[in-house]
Amino acid sequence: MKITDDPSLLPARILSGVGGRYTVAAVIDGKVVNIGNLAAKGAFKYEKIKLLPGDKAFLRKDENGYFITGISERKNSLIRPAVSNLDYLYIVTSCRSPAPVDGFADKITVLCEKNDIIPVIVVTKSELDPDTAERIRDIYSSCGYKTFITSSVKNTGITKLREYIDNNKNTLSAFCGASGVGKSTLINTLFPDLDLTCGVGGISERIERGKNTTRTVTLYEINGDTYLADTPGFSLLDFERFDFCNKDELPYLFPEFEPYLCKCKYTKCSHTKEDGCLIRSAVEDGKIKKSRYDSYLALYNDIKDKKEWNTQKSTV
Ligand SMILES: Nc1nc2c(ncn2[C@@H]2O[C@H](COP(=O)(O)OP(=O)(O)OP(=O)(O)O)[C@@H](O)[C@H]2O)c(=O)[nH]1
Ligand SMILES: [Mg+2]
Ligand SMILES: [Zn+2]
Repeated sequence: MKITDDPSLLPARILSGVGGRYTVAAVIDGKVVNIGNLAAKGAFKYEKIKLLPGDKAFLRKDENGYFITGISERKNSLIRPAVSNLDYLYIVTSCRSPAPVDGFADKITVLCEKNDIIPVIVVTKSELDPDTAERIRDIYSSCGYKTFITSSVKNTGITKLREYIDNNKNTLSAFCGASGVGKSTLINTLFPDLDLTCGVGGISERIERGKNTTRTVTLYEINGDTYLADTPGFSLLDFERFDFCNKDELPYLFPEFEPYLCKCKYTKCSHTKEDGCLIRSAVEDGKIKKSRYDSYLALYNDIKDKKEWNTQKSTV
């Protein structure tokens, strides 16, 4: 019998996990309840399966209470942020304090495209630099991505974003981005009842980075089977490994390239330097944003070099 069909097991959703202990949400007597401090059966460790917030788990009860005995097959799972079964990923970028980092959001949109996750761009702290906020919106809306400009301080853009989230019922979403961009503050502004811990006193001046206020991924149930995760901030440095797609696949993970693909002069065009490349012309004509193309080139070179290195290694 498949685990999903075993009526003696209680289905649950993993909300968070720290040190091998998990908090899950389950429906008991028609009510959603959170059950904390659960262990998982040893076989997960043996099989080197790391349980993640977002996992659909199955609980068994013994004399010590509930424990996690299995999980459903995942739709996707990310290392950073460490969440599984994502439908939407809100890429949160502040227009200032901290300033946006070139290429960071683009890496995440590519990650989303590869993993069947819908990326949504959310600009925060817009009252500090409205021009930069508009510039970011212009870039990502031209790629077909939904983009929101918000300020938790001025309470602007909040209603529209809340409407969008409310319309995506029965989904699992996460807010991700650098530390200090205002993810937790924004979730609190959107859903005041949640009362998450946020940073105070702005970014740390010495290293121009946030303070890593949020330490673990936590899913919050916002409406029936709809979940939203707050995640710890991370940086490009944490995100160095980028070998989940190959260089031939990369152009297909930039949706704005789509109208031009397979039409370049050379069938094997890498869109990096060839003559008669329609992607390069589209960048020159302003139809593809230069910053996005620069990210493409950076990722292409990254993947290409890694492949060569891997090949060398395997032939030794
Ligand atoms: N000016 C301004 N500051 C804001 C806004 N939203 C949040 N902040 C401030 O930004 C700082 C960081 O906010 P957090 O919500 O803790 O940021 P975070 O992205 O959750 O950070 P980590 O948990 O470290 O990843 C806090 O000092 C907030 O008060 C905003 O709209 N405008
Ligand atoms: Mg936070
Ligand atoms: Zn080309």
